[in-house]
Amino acid sequence: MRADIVIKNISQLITLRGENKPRTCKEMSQIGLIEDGVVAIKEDKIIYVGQGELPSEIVVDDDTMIINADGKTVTPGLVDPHTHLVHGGSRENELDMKLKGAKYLDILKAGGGIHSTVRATKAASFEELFNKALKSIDTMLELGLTTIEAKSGYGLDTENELKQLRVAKTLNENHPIDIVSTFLGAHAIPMEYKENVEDFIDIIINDMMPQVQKENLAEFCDVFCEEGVFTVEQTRKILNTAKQYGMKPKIHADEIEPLGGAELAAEIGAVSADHLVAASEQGMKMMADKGVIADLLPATSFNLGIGKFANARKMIEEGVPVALSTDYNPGSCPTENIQLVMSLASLKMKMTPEEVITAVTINSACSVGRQDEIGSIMIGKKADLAIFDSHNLSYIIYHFGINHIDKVIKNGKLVVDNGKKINV
Ligand code: IZC
Ligand code: ZN
Repeated sequence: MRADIVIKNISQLITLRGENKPRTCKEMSQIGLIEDGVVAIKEDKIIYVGQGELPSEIVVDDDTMIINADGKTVTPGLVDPHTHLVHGGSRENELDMKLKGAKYLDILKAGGGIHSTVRATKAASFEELFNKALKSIDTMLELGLTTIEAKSGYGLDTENELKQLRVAKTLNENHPIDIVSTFLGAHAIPMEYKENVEDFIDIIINDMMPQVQKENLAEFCDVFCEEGVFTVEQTRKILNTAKQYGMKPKIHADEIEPLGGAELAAEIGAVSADHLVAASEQGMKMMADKGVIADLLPATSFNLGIGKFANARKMIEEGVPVALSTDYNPGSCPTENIQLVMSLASLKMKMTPEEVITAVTINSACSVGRQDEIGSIMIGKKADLAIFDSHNLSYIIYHFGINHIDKVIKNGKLVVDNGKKINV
Protein backbone atom coordinates (compact mmCIF):
# COMPACT_ATOMS: atom_id res chain seq x y z
CA MET A 1 0.00 0.00 0.00
CA ARG A 2 1.28 3.48 -0.91
CA ALA A 3 1.87 5.96 1.93
CA ASP A 4 1.06 9.68 1.65
CA ILE A 5 3.02 10.59 4.79
CA VAL A 6 5.72 8.68 6.68
CA ILE A 7 7.04 9.82 10.07
CA LYS A 8 10.27 8.01 10.88
CA ASN A 9 13.10 7.89 13.46
CA ILE A 10 10.62 8.91 16.19
CA SER A 11 12.50 9.03 19.52
CA GLN A 12 9.37 8.17 21.49
CA LEU A 13 6.25 7.03 19.69
CA ILE A 14 3.47 6.93 22.26
CA THR A 15 0.72 4.82 20.71
CA LEU A 16 -1.73 4.26 23.60
CA ARG A 17 -2.55 1.04 21.71
CA GLY A 18 -5.13 -1.20 23.33
CA GLU A 19 -8.88 -1.40 23.62
CA ASN A 20 -10.98 1.61 22.69
CA LYS A 21 -12.18 1.92 26.27
CA PRO A 22 -11.51 4.29 29.18
CA ARG A 23 -8.34 3.28 31.03
CA THR A 24 -7.92 3.32 34.79
CA CYS A 25 -5.59 2.07 37.58
CA LYS A 26 -2.42 0.52 36.11
CA GLU A 27 -3.80 0.64 32.54
CA MET A 28 -3.29 4.41 32.67
CA SER A 29 0.47 3.76 32.79
CA GLN A 30 0.52 1.40 29.80
CA ILE A 31 1.10 3.85 26.97
CA GLY A 32 2.39 1.51 24.24
CA LEU A 33 5.75 3.25 23.93
CA ILE A 34 7.88 2.46 20.84
CA GLU A 35 11.44 3.80 20.62
CA ASP A 36 12.75 4.53 17.12
CA GLY A 37 9.16 4.45 15.93
CA VAL A 38 7.70 4.78 12.45
CA VAL A 39 4.14 5.64 11.35
CA ALA A 40 2.67 5.59 7.83
CA ILE A 41 -0.47 7.42 6.74
CA LYS A 42 -2.70 7.06 3.67
CA GLU A 43 -5.40 9.63 3.09
CA ASP A 44 -6.93 10.29 6.51
CA LYS A 45 -5.98 6.97 8.16
CA ILE A 46 -3.02 5.33 9.89
CA ILE A 47 -1.84 2.34 7.82
CA TYR A 48 1.29 1.27 9.70
CA VAL A 49 2.75 1.63 13.20
CA GLY A 50 6.08 0.02 14.12
CA GLN A 51 9.77 0.25 14.94
CA GLY A 52 12.80 0.95 12.76
CA GLU A 53 12.30 0.66 9.00
CA LEU A 54 9.01 0.38 7.12
CA PRO A 55 8.17 -3.10 5.79
CA SER A 56 8.26 -3.54 2.00
CA GLU A 57 4.46 -3.69 1.65
CA ILE A 58 4.31 0.04 2.52
CA VAL A 59 5.32 1.81 -0.68
CA VAL A 60 7.08 5.15 -0.56
CA ASP A 61 7.36 7.21 -3.79
CA ASP A 62 8.43 10.71 -4.81
CA ASP A 63 5.12 12.17 -3.67
CA THR A 64 5.29 10.69 -0.19
CA MET A 65 5.99 13.30 2.49
CA ILE A 66 8.78 11.99 4.73
CA ILE A 67 9.04 13.56 8.17
CA ASN A 68 12.24 12.84 10.08
CA ALA A 69 11.25 12.96 13.76
CA ASP A 70 14.68 12.23 15.19
CA GLY A 71 14.76 13.71 18.71
CA LYS A 72 11.00 14.15 18.74
CA THR A 73 8.04 12.59 20.53
CA VAL A 74 4.84 11.63 18.71
CA THR A 75 1.49 11.17 20.43
CA PRO A 76 -2.11 10.87 19.27
CA GLY A 77 -3.60 14.31 18.56
CA LEU A 78 -4.67 15.68 21.94
CA VAL A 79 -8.36 15.78 22.88
CA ASP A 80 -9.90 18.40 25.19
CA PRO A 81 -13.28 17.14 26.48
CA HIS A 82 -14.40 20.29 28.36
CA THR A 83 -14.28 23.82 26.95
CA HIS A 84 -16.56 26.86 26.89
CA LEU A 85 -15.08 27.86 23.53
CA VAL A 86 -17.79 30.13 22.14
CA HIS A 87 -18.45 33.28 24.15
CA GLY A 88 -18.41 37.05 23.97
CA GLY A 89 -16.16 39.39 25.92
CA SER A 90 -13.68 38.73 28.68
CA ARG A 91 -13.58 39.14 32.47
CA GLU A 92 -10.22 40.61 33.40
CA ASN A 93 -12.18 42.98 35.67
CA GLU A 94 -12.65 39.98 38.01
CA LEU A 95 -8.91 39.70 38.57
CA ASP A 96 -8.85 42.79 40.75
CA MET A 97 -11.93 41.60 42.68
CA LYS A 98 -10.26 38.22 43.19
CA LEU A 99 -7.07 39.80 44.46
CA LYS A 100 -9.19 41.68 47.01
CA GLY A 101 -10.69 38.39 48.21
CA ALA A 102 -13.94 38.06 46.20
CA LYS A 103 -15.01 34.43 45.66
CA TYR A 104 -16.13 32.97 42.31
CA LEU A 105 -19.64 32.09 43.57
CA ASP A 106 -20.09 35.51 45.28
CA ILE A 107 -19.25 37.32 42.02
CA LEU A 108 -21.81 35.10 40.25
CA LYS A 109 -24.47 35.75 42.91
CA ALA A 110 -23.99 39.50 42.54
CA GLY A 111 -24.78 39.31 38.81
CA GLY A 112 -21.18 39.15 37.57
CA GLY A 113 -19.23 36.08 36.48
CA ILE A 114 -21.20 33.92 34.05
CA HIS A 115 -23.92 36.63 33.91
CA SER A 116 -21.48 39.20 32.58
CA THR A 117 -20.37 36.76 29.83
CA VAL A 118 -24.06 36.12 29.05
CA ARG A 119 -24.56 39.86 28.51
CA ALA A 120 -21.51 40.03 26.22
CA THR A 121 -22.55 36.89 24.31
CA LYS A 122 -26.10 38.16 23.74
CA ALA A 123 -24.70 41.47 22.47
CA ALA A 124 -22.28 39.75 20.07
CA SER A 125 -23.19 38.86 16.49
CA PHE A 126 -22.66 35.40 15.00
CA GLU A 127 -19.56 36.73 13.17
CA GLU A 128 -18.08 38.26 16.31
CA LEU A 129 -18.50 35.03 18.24
CA PHE A 130 -17.14 33.03 15.31
CA ASN A 131 -14.02 35.18 14.91
CA LYS A 132 -13.22 35.18 18.62
CA ALA A 133 -13.63 31.41 18.92
CA LEU A 134 -11.61 30.90 15.72
CA LYS A 135 -8.63 32.67 17.29
CA SER A 136 -8.88 30.34 20.27
CA ILE A 137 -9.12 27.11 18.26
CA ASP A 138 -6.20 28.17 16.09
CA THR A 139 -4.22 28.46 19.33
CA MET A 140 -5.52 25.08 20.50
CA LEU A 141 -4.48 23.44 17.23
CA GLU A 142 -0.99 24.90 17.55
CA LEU A 143 -0.81 23.43 21.06
CA GLY A 144 -1.51 19.91 19.73
CA LEU A 145 -5.29 19.59 20.15
CA THR A 146 -7.09 17.95 17.23
CA THR A 147 -10.53 17.36 18.82
CA ILE A 148 -12.32 19.42 21.45
CA GLU A 149 -15.69 19.58 23.13
CA ALA A 150 -17.45 22.98 23.19
CA LYS A 151 -20.39 23.97 25.39
CA SER A 152 -23.14 26.55 25.03
CA GLY A 153 -24.34 28.18 28.25
CA TYR A 154 -23.82 31.91 27.71
CA GLY A 155 -27.14 32.55 26.04
CA LEU A 156 -29.55 31.30 28.71
CA ASP A 157 -32.39 31.95 26.29
CA THR A 158 -33.35 29.89 23.27
CA GLU A 159 -32.17 32.32 20.61
CA ASN A 160 -28.73 32.86 22.10
CA GLU A 161 -28.09 29.24 23.14
CA LEU A 162 -28.83 28.25 19.53
CA LYS A 163 -26.58 31.07 18.27
CA GLN A 164 -23.64 29.70 20.27
CA LEU A 165 -24.25 26.13 19.12
CA ARG A 166 -24.56 27.21 15.49
CA VAL A 167 -21.24 29.02 15.76
CA ALA A 168 -19.63 25.81 17.07
CA LYS A 169 -21.22 23.81 14.23
CA THR A 170 -19.94 26.25 11.58
CA LEU A 171 -16.47 26.25 13.13
CA ASN A 172 -16.47 22.45 13.09
CA GLU A 173 -17.28 22.50 9.38
CA ASN A 174 -14.55 25.06 8.59
CA HIS A 175 -11.60 24.24 10.83
CA PRO A 176 -9.20 21.29 11.09
CA ILE A 177 -10.15 20.75 14.75
CA ASP A 178 -13.19 18.52 15.27
CA ILE A 179 -15.68 20.08 17.67
CA VAL A 180 -18.11 17.95 19.69
CA SER A 181 -20.98 20.10 20.94
CA THR A 182 -22.63 20.11 24.34
CA PHE A 183 -25.82 21.93 25.28
CA LEU A 184 -25.34 23.74 28.62
CA GLY A 185 -28.54 25.77 28.85
CA ALA A 186 -28.42 25.05 32.59
CA HIS A 187 -25.18 26.95 33.20
CA ALA A 188 -26.62 29.65 35.47
CA ILE A 189 -30.01 30.89 36.57
CA PRO A 190 -30.82 34.17 34.79
CA MET A 191 -31.23 36.96 37.39
CA GLU A 192 -34.89 37.42 36.38
CA TYR A 193 -35.63 33.74 37.21
CA LYS A 194 -33.94 33.74 40.65
CA GLU A 195 -37.29 33.37 42.42
CA ASN A 196 -38.82 30.92 39.95
CA VAL A 197 -36.10 28.55 38.84
CA GLU A 198 -38.65 25.91 37.78
CA ASP A 199 -39.98 28.29 35.12
CA PHE A 200 -36.46 28.57 33.66
CA ILE A 201 -36.06 24.78 33.75
CA ASP A 202 -39.36 24.54 31.83
CA ILE A 203 -37.89 26.77 29.13
CA ILE A 204 -34.74 24.63 28.95
CA ILE A 205 -36.77 21.44 28.67
CA ASN A 206 -39.73 22.52 26.57
CA ASP A 207 -38.25 25.18 24.35
CA MET A 208 -34.47 24.89 24.09
CA MET A 209 -34.07 21.09 23.99
CA PRO A 210 -36.56 20.44 21.15
CA GLN A 211 -34.81 23.12 19.03
CA VAL A 212 -31.35 21.73 19.80
CA GLN A 213 -32.56 18.28 18.74
CA LYS A 214 -34.33 19.57 15.64
CA GLU A 215 -31.16 21.23 14.33
CA ASN A 216 -28.97 18.38 15.61
CA LEU A 217 -26.79 20.87 17.46
CA ALA A 218 -25.52 18.86 20.46
CA GLU A 219 -24.43 15.31 21.29
CA PHE A 220 -24.14 15.96 25.02
CA CYS A 221 -26.07 17.89 27.67
CA ASP A 222 -24.36 19.37 30.72
CA VAL A 223 -25.56 21.11 33.91
CA PHE A 224 -23.65 23.33 36.37
CA CYS A 225 -24.68 21.47 39.53
CA GLU A 226 -23.39 23.75 42.28
CA GLU A 227 -24.36 25.66 45.43
CA GLY A 228 -26.51 28.61 44.33
CA VAL A 229 -26.80 27.29 40.78
CA PHE A 230 -28.68 24.02 39.98
CA THR A 231 -29.47 21.52 42.76
CA VAL A 232 -28.95 17.77 42.45
CA GLU A 233 -32.72 17.26 41.94
CA GLN A 234 -32.92 19.90 39.24
CA THR A 235 -29.83 18.48 37.53
CA ARG A 236 -31.36 14.98 37.58
CA LYS A 237 -34.57 16.25 35.98
CA ILE A 238 -32.76 18.22 33.25
CA LEU A 239 -30.37 15.40 32.33
CA ASN A 240 -33.01 12.67 32.35
CA THR A 241 -35.04 14.80 29.95
CA ALA A 242 -31.95 15.46 27.81
CA LYS A 243 -31.56 11.69 27.35
CA GLN A 244 -35.04 11.60 25.81
CA TYR A 245 -33.83 14.22 23.34
CA GLY A 246 -30.90 11.98 22.39
CA MET A 247 -28.23 13.89 24.33
CA LYS A 248 -25.77 12.05 26.59
CA PRO A 249 -25.31 13.50 30.06
CA LYS A 250 -22.27 15.26 31.52
CA ILE A 251 -22.18 17.16 34.83
CA HIS A 252 -20.17 20.06 36.28
CA ALA A 253 -19.97 18.15 39.55
CA ASP A 254 -18.65 19.05 43.01
CA GLU A 255 -16.44 21.84 41.66
CA ILE A 256 -16.61 24.05 44.70
CA GLU A 257 -19.08 22.51 47.20
CA PRO A 258 -19.62 18.75 47.80
CA LEU A 259 -23.27 18.57 46.66
CA GLY A 260 -23.27 14.95 45.51
CA GLY A 261 -22.65 15.55 41.81
CA ALA A 262 -20.36 12.53 41.54
CA GLU A 263 -23.04 10.28 43.04
CA LEU A 264 -25.64 11.71 40.65
CA ALA A 265 -23.34 11.14 37.65
CA ALA A 266 -23.10 7.46 38.60
CA GLU A 267 -26.86 7.19 39.24
CA ILE A 268 -27.91 8.57 35.86
CA GLY A 269 -25.09 6.97 33.87
CA ALA A 270 -23.34 10.21 32.88
CA VAL A 271 -20.48 9.83 30.41
CA SER A 272 -18.36 12.12 32.56
CA ALA A 273 -18.41 14.09 35.77
CA ASP A 274 -16.22 17.16 35.52
CA HIS A 275 -14.17 19.09 38.14
CA LEU A 276 -14.77 16.88 41.25
CA VAL A 277 -12.48 18.99 43.45
CA ALA A 278 -14.91 18.50 46.36
CA ALA A 279 -16.16 15.00 45.41
CA SER A 280 -16.80 12.51 48.23
CA GLU A 281 -15.03 9.15 48.45
CA GLN A 282 -18.41 7.47 48.16
CA GLY A 283 -19.04 9.42 44.94
CA MET A 284 -15.70 8.30 43.52
CA LYS A 285 -16.46 4.66 44.34
CA MET A 286 -19.85 4.92 42.64
CA MET A 287 -18.23 6.48 39.55
CA ALA A 288 -15.67 3.65 39.42
CA ASP A 289 -18.50 1.13 39.64
CA LYS A 290 -20.42 2.68 36.75
CA GLY A 291 -17.38 3.59 34.61
CA VAL A 292 -18.08 7.34 34.70
CA ILE A 293 -15.06 9.28 33.45
CA ALA A 294 -13.61 11.95 35.74
CA ASP A 295 -12.73 15.01 33.64
CA LEU A 296 -10.30 16.93 35.84
CA LEU A 297 -9.46 20.59 35.24
CA PRO A 298 -6.43 21.55 37.32
CA ALA A 299 -5.85 24.91 35.56
CA THR A 300 -9.23 25.99 36.98
CA SER A 301 -8.12 25.19 40.54
CA PHE A 302 -4.89 27.07 39.81
CA ASN A 303 -6.72 30.12 38.47
CA LEU A 304 -9.45 30.19 41.14
CA GLY A 305 -6.64 30.22 43.68
CA ILE A 306 -8.52 28.03 46.14
CA GLY A 307 -5.44 25.90 46.74
CA LYS A 308 -7.41 22.67 46.28
CA PHE A 309 -7.07 20.22 43.41
CA ALA A 310 -9.13 17.12 42.61
CA ASN A 311 -7.85 13.94 44.23
CA ALA A 312 -6.65 12.30 41.01
CA ARG A 313 -4.51 9.69 42.83
CA LYS A 314 -7.48 8.43 44.83
CA MET A 315 -9.68 8.29 41.72
CA ILE A 316 -7.11 6.37 39.68
CA GLU A 317 -6.50 3.94 42.56
CA GLU A 318 -10.27 3.45 43.06
CA GLY A 319 -10.66 2.59 39.37
CA VAL A 320 -12.10 5.82 37.98
CA PRO A 321 -10.83 6.59 34.45
CA VAL A 322 -9.34 10.10 34.51
CA ALA A 323 -9.36 12.57 31.60
CA LEU A 324 -7.94 16.11 31.63
CA SER A 325 -9.32 19.33 30.13
CA THR A 326 -8.46 23.00 29.90
CA ASP A 327 -12.01 24.16 30.86
CA TYR A 328 -11.15 27.12 28.59
CA ASN A 329 -13.63 29.85 29.59
CA PRO A 330 -13.50 33.62 30.25
CA GLY A 331 -13.99 33.30 34.02
CA SER A 332 -12.58 30.41 36.01
CA CYS A 333 -10.01 29.35 33.40
CA PRO A 334 -8.99 31.78 30.68
CA THR A 335 -6.41 29.58 28.92
CA GLU A 336 -6.39 27.31 25.87
CA ASN A 337 -3.13 25.71 26.95
CA ILE A 338 -3.60 21.94 27.32
CA GLN A 339 0.16 21.49 27.77
CA LEU A 340 0.04 23.73 30.87
CA VAL A 341 -2.87 21.59 32.12
CA MET A 342 -0.68 18.50 31.64
CA SER A 343 2.09 20.04 33.76
CA LEU A 344 -0.37 21.13 36.47
CA ALA A 345 -1.91 17.64 36.56
CA SER A 346 1.50 16.22 37.24
CA LEU A 347 2.81 18.87 39.63
CA LYS A 348 -0.42 19.50 41.58
CA MET A 349 -2.30 16.19 41.34
CA LYS A 350 0.72 13.85 41.29
CA MET A 351 -0.23 12.20 38.02
CA THR A 352 2.69 10.52 36.26
CA PRO A 353 3.58 11.53 32.68
CA GLU A 354 2.11 8.20 31.48
CA GLU A 355 -1.19 8.85 33.29
CA VAL A 356 -1.26 12.41 31.97
CA ILE A 357 -0.86 11.42 28.32
CA THR A 358 -3.51 8.70 28.71
CA ALA A 359 -5.83 11.33 30.20
CA VAL A 360 -5.47 13.75 27.24
CA THR A 361 -5.75 11.11 24.50
CA ILE A 362 -7.70 7.85 24.78
CA ASN A 363 -9.58 8.74 27.99
CA SER A 364 -10.57 12.18 26.71
CA ALA A 365 -11.57 10.60 23.38
CA CYS A 366 -13.89 8.30 25.38
CA SER A 367 -15.28 11.33 27.20
CA VAL A 368 -16.47 12.78 23.87
CA GLY A 369 -17.58 9.40 22.48
CA ARG A 370 -14.89 9.28 19.76
CA GLN A 371 -12.76 6.38 21.08
CA ASP A 372 -13.29 4.19 17.99
CA GLU A 373 -11.78 6.84 15.68
CA ILE A 374 -9.18 8.75 17.71
CA GLY A 375 -7.19 8.73 20.96
CA SER A 376 -4.57 6.15 20.01
CA ILE A 377 -2.12 5.49 17.18
CA MET A 378 -3.34 2.23 15.65
CA ILE A 379 -3.90 0.95 12.13
CA GLY A 380 -7.32 2.07 10.88
CA LYS A 381 -7.64 5.00 13.24
CA LYS A 382 -7.77 8.60 12.03
CA ALA A 383 -4.36 10.08 11.30
CA ASP A 384 -4.51 12.72 14.05
CA LEU A 385 -1.00 13.12 15.46
CA ALA A 386 0.98 15.60 17.56
CA ILE A 387 4.76 15.84 17.02
CA PHE A 388 6.56 17.44 19.97
CA ASP A 389 10.03 18.95 19.80
CA SER A 390 11.05 16.87 22.82
CA HIS A 391 13.18 13.72 23.20
CA ASN A 392 10.68 12.18 25.55
CA LEU A 393 7.27 12.54 27.17
CA SER A 394 8.50 13.63 30.61
CA TYR A 395 10.32 16.64 29.17
CA ILE A 396 7.06 18.06 27.74
CA ILE A 397 5.50 18.01 31.20
CA TYR A 398 8.60 19.07 33.13
CA HIS A 399 9.44 22.09 30.92
CA PHE A 400 6.16 23.80 31.66
CA GLY A 401 4.30 26.82 30.34
CA ILE A 402 5.58 26.82 26.75
CA ASN A 403 4.41 25.19 23.53
CA HIS A 404 6.49 22.12 22.62
CA ILE A 405 4.62 21.37 19.38
CA ASP A 406 6.60 21.09 16.17
CA LYS A 407 3.95 19.64 13.85
CA VAL A 408 0.30 18.58 13.96
CA ILE A 409 -1.32 16.19 11.51
CA LYS A 410 -5.11 16.22 11.36
CA ASN A 411 -7.12 13.81 9.19
CA GLY A 412 -3.86 12.91 7.40
CA LYS A 413 -2.95 16.52 6.57
CA LEU A 414 -0.08 18.59 7.93
CA VAL A 415 -1.88 21.54 9.56
CA VAL A 416 0.81 22.89 11.93
CA ASP A 417 4.51 23.23 11.13
CA ASN A 418 7.18 24.76 13.39
CA GLY A 419 4.41 25.30 15.94
CA LYS A 420 2.36 27.52 13.59
CA LYS A 421 -0.87 26.77 11.74
CA ILE A 422 -0.37 26.49 8.01
CA ASN A 423 -3.05 27.13 5.42
CA VAL A 424 -4.38 23.92 3.94
O1 IZC B 1 -17.80 31.48 32.73
O2 IZC B 1 -17.29 31.10 34.80
N1 IZC B 1 -17.51 27.09 36.19
N2 IZC B 1 -18.77 27.56 34.51
C1 IZC B 1 -18.75 26.75 35.64
C2 IZC B 1 -17.74 28.30 34.40
C3 IZC B 1 -16.92 28.00 35.46
C4 IZC B 1 -17.49 29.25 33.29
C5 IZC B 1 -17.53 30.69 33.67
ZN1 ZN C 1 -16.86 24.18 32.69
